Amino acid sequence: MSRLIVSQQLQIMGVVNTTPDSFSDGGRFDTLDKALQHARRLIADGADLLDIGGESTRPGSLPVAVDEELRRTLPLIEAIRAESDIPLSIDTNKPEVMRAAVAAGASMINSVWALRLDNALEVAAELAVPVCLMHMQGSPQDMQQNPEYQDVVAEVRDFLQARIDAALAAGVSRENIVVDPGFGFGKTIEHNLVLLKSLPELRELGVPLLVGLSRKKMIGKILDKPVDQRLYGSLALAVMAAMQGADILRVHDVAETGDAIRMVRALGEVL
Ligand code: 7PJ
Repeated sequence: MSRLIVSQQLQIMGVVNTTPDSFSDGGRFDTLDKALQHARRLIADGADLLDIGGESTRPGSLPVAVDEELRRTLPLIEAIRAESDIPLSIDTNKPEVMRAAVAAGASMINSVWALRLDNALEVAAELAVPVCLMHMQGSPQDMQQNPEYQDVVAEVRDFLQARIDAALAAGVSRENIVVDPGFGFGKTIEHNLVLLKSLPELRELGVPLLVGLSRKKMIGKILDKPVDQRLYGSLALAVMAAMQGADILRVHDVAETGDAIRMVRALGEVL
């Protein structure tokens, strides 16, 4: 592994999902209440920011209509805003959702499509908030069918550079751009591991790096463990990402990751 790089601004982004099936029919208030309680817990556990998502992007998942995505996310953003100043990121690809979420108090856009949907770049530029541009090969429906690269690091880096250029051309300011290699989004286990090892190369893009590895399938496959038993595997990867220069870690287990990251930070300070 290459030399240790610990970002001065290393931050923990806690994931708040509003997408479970319980959203259908009468479960809506119940689920909003649960999501709010979960957000409170992540804030108490020390999250630096929260990522609010209303559309699943898991392999095989299908798109959600704008109305449904708004119904899932807006009340939650408003409810968190009413009691906390924690920065909120909206995990969406739809310009309408970006606009409404920012009006309701979100201050970052997390786009797994790297703002490739119609009008997304323009709206992100107009909203003038930080945007995360993520790499994905294919679409959530088909991305894990047969991911292939000649050189995964070069291809991800070139894609992210092209999206940075497109964002700048649309009027997004450089200080508002964050990039993400998109672990698990059209990648085999080996692609993911090579990318993790090569994070320092992606840092050369000159913008902050966001990394999401928490509870992902690669951990499940390597350890042969279901999603509720991937905490230790997730912590190992979070530590590695932190030691390779990640700036923002997108995680489900905020308190536990916080402890692990404080140890890495302490190490970073003596170098
Ligand atoms: C990511 C994400 C990620 C960014 C998801 C999951 C799947 N956004 N949204 N990066 N993953 N930026 O959490 O397992 O890795 S959803």
